[in-house]
Amino acid sequence: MKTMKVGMIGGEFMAKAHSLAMAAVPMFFEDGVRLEKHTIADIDKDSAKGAASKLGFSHYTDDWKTIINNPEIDIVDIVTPNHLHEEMAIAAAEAGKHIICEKPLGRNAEETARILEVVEKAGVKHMVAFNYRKTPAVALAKKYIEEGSIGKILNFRGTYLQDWSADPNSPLSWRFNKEIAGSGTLGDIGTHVLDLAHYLVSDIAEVNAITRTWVEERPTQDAQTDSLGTIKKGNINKGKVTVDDEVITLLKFSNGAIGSLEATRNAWGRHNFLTFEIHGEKGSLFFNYERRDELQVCFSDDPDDRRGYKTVYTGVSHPYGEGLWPIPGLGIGYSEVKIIEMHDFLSAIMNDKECQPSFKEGHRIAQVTDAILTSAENQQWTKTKQ
Ligand code: NAI
Ligand code: SOE
Repeated sequence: MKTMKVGMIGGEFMAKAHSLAMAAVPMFFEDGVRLEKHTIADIDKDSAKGAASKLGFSHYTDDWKTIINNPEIDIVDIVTPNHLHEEMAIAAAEAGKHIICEKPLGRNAEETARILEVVEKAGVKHMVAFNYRKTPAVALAKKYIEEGSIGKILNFRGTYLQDWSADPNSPLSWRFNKEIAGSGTLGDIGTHVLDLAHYLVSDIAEVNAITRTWVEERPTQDAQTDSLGTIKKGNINKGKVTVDDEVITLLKFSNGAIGSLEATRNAWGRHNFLTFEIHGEKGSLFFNYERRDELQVCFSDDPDDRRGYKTVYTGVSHPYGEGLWPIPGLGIGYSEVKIIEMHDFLSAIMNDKECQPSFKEGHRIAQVTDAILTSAENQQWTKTKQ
């Protein structure tokens, strides 16, 4: 059994999800490797110390370069806000570390192109954390498509609807700042759906989009805090929102299929409503992350009087089922999805395979998001640049 040492940069929301996955992955999957949580970096010593103690790292630092410069560290896990990904990923690759980086890979395709060039030159493994494709029901949808069960794909309809910032009094998270986030709802959650579209259907060739910013100012937060909108104790002082709250775009795929994406964080009643429906010549598939154990399938060759959507409940016989729980009804959660993601990352390292999705997909999705923003600005169909 090999041991690999991990340095994590960032100590909050995604740090918790990734640390949990690192601890749990050997309990679910046999990858021939154990991860040692070596060092965690955060913005100051107190935050880093607190994160190390809570998440199980032996060392902490307020200087992320300590991780890069430590030759003992094999893997760098980047879970900081988006504007920091480029510098951190490039430094990690140049130091020969394997990298898992949260999405979006960068704020735009210029950044992601630079990252991709360096990781490819360095020959390290790289994964971008578009985790929703790791949901067993989504992997099952991929299997149906690859087996030809729904035939040629005609249409993909994806949504990602949330309401954590629907209240104008929910605070000004870094996610509302273009300098930090790159874009708003589009980069934050729209990219997850674009990744699913790219994975399940094909590359996206052209887009025609509308974006809107519904809440132009929000209460600022105290230094060092970043609460997502459900906590409403922001200041009276308000700061400007400089990104999109909502995006709607038409999609033309390079294989001839057409489709759409709607993403918003202003949809009261929708919390993590990530859905897709795919229509093919021989059937349809429907998935809703809020019911993530289920994939709905409908086949044209069922008899007329029996045809309709049926629900396949994922379990041991489905993708990743061998490692998960022995009874379907026990359920898949966000943690399981992150455990599967970590398993795929480690398995790619141990078997010297390309990670799926890698920074290549991270870069391609950034090219698509850039095209969506350009299309919204110019109000016209826009090709996604390769
Ligand atoms: P967060 O705001 O909860 O945590 C960010 C952490 O980075 C904080 O601990 C902060 O102090 C730290 N940090 C900031 N600057 C730093 C620096 N210079 N050095 C070291 N640490 C620094 O953010 P969250 O929600 O964890 O997001 C992080 C990334 O994960 C983002 O790219 C976001 O888009 C992505 N994300 C992905 C999710 C998914 O489902 N795949 C879910 C939530 C976030
Ligand atoms: C907030 O919109 C957020 O945490 C995103 O940043 C994640 O990528 C998404 O998975 C859940 O919602």
